[in-house]
Amino acid sequence: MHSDRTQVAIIGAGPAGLLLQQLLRLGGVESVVLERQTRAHVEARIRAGVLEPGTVALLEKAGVAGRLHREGLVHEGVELAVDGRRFRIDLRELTGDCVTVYGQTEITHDLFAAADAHLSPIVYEAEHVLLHDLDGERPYVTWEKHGVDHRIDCDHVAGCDGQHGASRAALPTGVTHLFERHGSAAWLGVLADVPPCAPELIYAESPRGFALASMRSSTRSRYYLQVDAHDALEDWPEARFWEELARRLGPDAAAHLTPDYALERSIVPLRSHVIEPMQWGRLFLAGDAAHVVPPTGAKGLNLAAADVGLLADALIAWHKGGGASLLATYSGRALARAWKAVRFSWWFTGLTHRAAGADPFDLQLQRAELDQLRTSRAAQTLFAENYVGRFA
Ligand code: RFL
Ligand code: PHB
Repeated sequence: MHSDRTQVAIIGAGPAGLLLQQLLRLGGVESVVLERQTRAHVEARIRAGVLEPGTVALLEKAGVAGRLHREGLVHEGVELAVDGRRFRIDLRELTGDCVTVYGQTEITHDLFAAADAHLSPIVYEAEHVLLHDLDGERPYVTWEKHGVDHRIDCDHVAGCDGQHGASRAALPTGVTHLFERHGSAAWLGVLADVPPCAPELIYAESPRGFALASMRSSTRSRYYLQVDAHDALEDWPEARFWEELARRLGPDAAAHLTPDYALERSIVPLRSHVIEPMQWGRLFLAGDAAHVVPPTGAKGLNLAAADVGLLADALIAWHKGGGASLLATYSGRALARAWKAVRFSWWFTGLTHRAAGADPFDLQLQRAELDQLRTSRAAQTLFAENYVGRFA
């Protein structure tokens, strides 16, 4: 058994874990990240793409925003399409803020570069990670790598290992409550090296279901279609995907679509959960380990970053002798934000998707609400505040 000691053991090298490690380092707190996968696997994952200003500010604070500012696309507005008719919500005018389009893959790459530059310890291929003695003052974590057992003692454990991780599994029954919601649909996502069909994102509601036109750069597009929760990738050959996308986005956007082969295709179910509280003893959950939101509105990664900003400050305060009050209130403060993002994500999903059991009355209500969003400045302001992450 190899043994070691650190101040904070971080489980998971997703954006939450990697960002926490850099923020702790800047605050003078030592940490070790334990990741189940290889580095190449983590770097190859294609996920979120829209950053709130608060997330950008946190990446700046962590010293990893240089490339983001050079290559990220600042979007001052976002479009909605209702049965092919588009209207724009001016985020800048309504809130004074913008969002930045920059892929999660790029953020992960920048965070790994920072970890390399500062020799921040990350263990890859850590199998059978187990968390121990979380309700005492001397927690520790064990794992196995290439057949050798390891142990690290620490003061705190940060559970940043996503929805299927070891941290959630370490919570004894009865100490937390799980809130869950499953949707009846899924998103089929396609990444392709073609120019975006419009300068800003288009969230499209149509009788055939939802579609989203997003992007990663001026030469790389990210498109999504609402599909049945039981659909498989084989049900969606490329020609069918592009044809359906064109129909749902409407003729204006379709005229600028350039179908090409997909670099990546995936299906993500629309579902979410929240764990309350986000703490048990010396274990603090952050990001997808604590809450998963449906992707409409792009809140998942932004919530992970917001958690980590709070948790880093609280851990730094404790380790620098500033007391436990920030740690004690971490869960409540993080959940207050998380629930607002969960609410917005489900509301926006309901507004733009075709629900399986919707009757004609439901559809009229949906149309009325979309029309109000198109015409009411007050409705647009509330939307814009949620979209840029101004939840306070
Ligand atoms: P992550 O990114 O899931 O990272 C967790 C890390 O923990 C590792 N891990 C373990 N390590 C050690 N031991 C174990 N037992 C472990 N179990 C897991 C994993 O390998 C991984 O490296 O969580 P984090 O850091 O909290 O970040 C959250 C975001 O990644 C997430 O909210 C978003 O990506 C969600 N999401 C999307 N959000 C958006 O805002 N827009 C999107 O378009 C979008 N697309 C997506 C998504 C999530 C997806 N998943 C999880 C299936 C598309 C997909 C496919
Ligand atoms: C994306 O570009 O992957 C994306 C953008 C907006 C969303 C969800 C995903 O609401």
